[in-house]
Amino acid sequence: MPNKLKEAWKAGRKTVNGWLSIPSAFSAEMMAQLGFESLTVDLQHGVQDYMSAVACFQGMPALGPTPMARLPWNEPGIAGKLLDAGAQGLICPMVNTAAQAESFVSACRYPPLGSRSNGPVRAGLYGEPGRYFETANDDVLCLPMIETREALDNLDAILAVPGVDGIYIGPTDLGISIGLLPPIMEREDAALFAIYADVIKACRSRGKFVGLHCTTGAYVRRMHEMGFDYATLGSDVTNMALGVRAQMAAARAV
Ligand code: 3PY
Ligand code: MG
Repeated sequence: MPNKLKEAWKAGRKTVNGWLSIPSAFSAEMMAQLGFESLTVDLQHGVQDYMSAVACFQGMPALGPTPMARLPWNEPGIAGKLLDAGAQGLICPMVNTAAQAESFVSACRYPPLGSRSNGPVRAGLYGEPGRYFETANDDVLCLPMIETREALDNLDAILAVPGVDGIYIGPTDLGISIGLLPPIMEREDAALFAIYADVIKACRSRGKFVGLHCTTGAYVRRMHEMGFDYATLGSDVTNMALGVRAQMAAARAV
């Protein structure tokens, strides 16, 4: 099935990604109604495992947001299982070198482009019956995370790896790596914005997509204006906390 997210980015449309840390099909179903172009099940830091990720995918309507996942680590076994379960894009944490990017891409692409094993047990339910193998190499998004100084130093080599569709910035790990402490998702440092501008330029010049993790709508909007193609609007957990905190403050106000 053509990846609607990839089509949106190609057409120059900015998208907002939702982040699923809660292991619940119902929570995913709820998030799918809220206007996101994609939803990412987070198996790295979210309270998610393979079975809860499958349940979250099942909670997303077929014509709703593009289902994606963040891997717990750069490991081909879980990458293949998540793609087989229906993820149409994978975000891989801590990709610091071209060799690590090659290994990630290889796990996501069928031969001859990679080494993914055939068996799209649930992914095959999407799109035209029987055509998954033909279309998957084009449709699946491979998005390595740039979140260390080493990754920044190797950015051109990582972007040059065939099959890398774009990158995703993890602002807190990146901050830790370059000495911006404590880890804060939405920083205002000029030095960090200069890094973001360089990363956006490098991605543009190679025709790659670029996104980052944010917490609030206002910051997402600014990052879109800065040139990011996609940005994540907090997670189900952070948004629940923000919403309840605001309502609790209103309830307790005297
Ligand atoms: C980071 O901030 O390091 C992230 O990985 C965000 O998801
Ligand atoms: Mg990170």
